[in-house]
Amino acid sequence: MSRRRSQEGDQKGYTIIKLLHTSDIHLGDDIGVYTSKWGVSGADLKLTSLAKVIDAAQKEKVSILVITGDLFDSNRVSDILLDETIRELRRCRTNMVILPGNHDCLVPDGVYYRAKLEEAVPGLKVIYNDQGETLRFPALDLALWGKPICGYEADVKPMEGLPSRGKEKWGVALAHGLVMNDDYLSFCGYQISVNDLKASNRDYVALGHKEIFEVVSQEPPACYAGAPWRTGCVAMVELDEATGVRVRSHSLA
Ligand SMILES: [Mn+2]
Repeated sequence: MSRRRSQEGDQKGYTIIKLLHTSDIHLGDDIGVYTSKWGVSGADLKLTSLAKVIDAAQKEKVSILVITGDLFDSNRVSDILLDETIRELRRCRTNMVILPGNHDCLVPDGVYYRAKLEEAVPGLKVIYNDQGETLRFPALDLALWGKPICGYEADVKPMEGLPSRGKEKWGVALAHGLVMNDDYLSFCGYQISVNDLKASNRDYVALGHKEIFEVVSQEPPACYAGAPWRTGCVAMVELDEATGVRVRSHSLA
């Protein structure tokens, strides 16, 4: 549910937190089916889309950027690509959180242990705890929970183990998986039920795994940001102390 409060006496000075949400960039995937308005395709398109996302985060002065899985197409991406990725991420002067997905899952020899992104990029947090982890941002009065995918076994529930929300004004959950409209079906991996969303008691659920932009729930607001190289957009989420939560697609230049 959107958090609403009276605007009485609060017309001035209330805060709006801008959260930029993207996912499924699949860096290192060189399949060139999609040619964008940016005039590039294949692996170049994926890296260009990351650059566009960082540009948007800077231009829109967002408070936090979240990437909900599959930033990398695989755990075998090259060291050259890792250097290029770090160079892009370092341009971003805001809080950043990366949730590992199924393509870039947290395995011992995987990309996140190899890249050590947090050491290379100020302000960046990667969610490593296989049980799920809450990151707190006191300056934003925001708590953000996510559970990484930690292996190639698809029989995991990305929102299982979500704790009660904390005392922060804003609570956001990150999850990489497939929202199922009905009960769990046995053949689909990474399942998120509609009830997982409803029971989350969060202000926003930032989803990844689908490459299209799709708002899948209003209460709570839950959205797939989609792959930016495919959609040309990211999800821009405003946590507005006065009027609640707004989610919209934001076109990348
Ligand atoms: Mn995925």
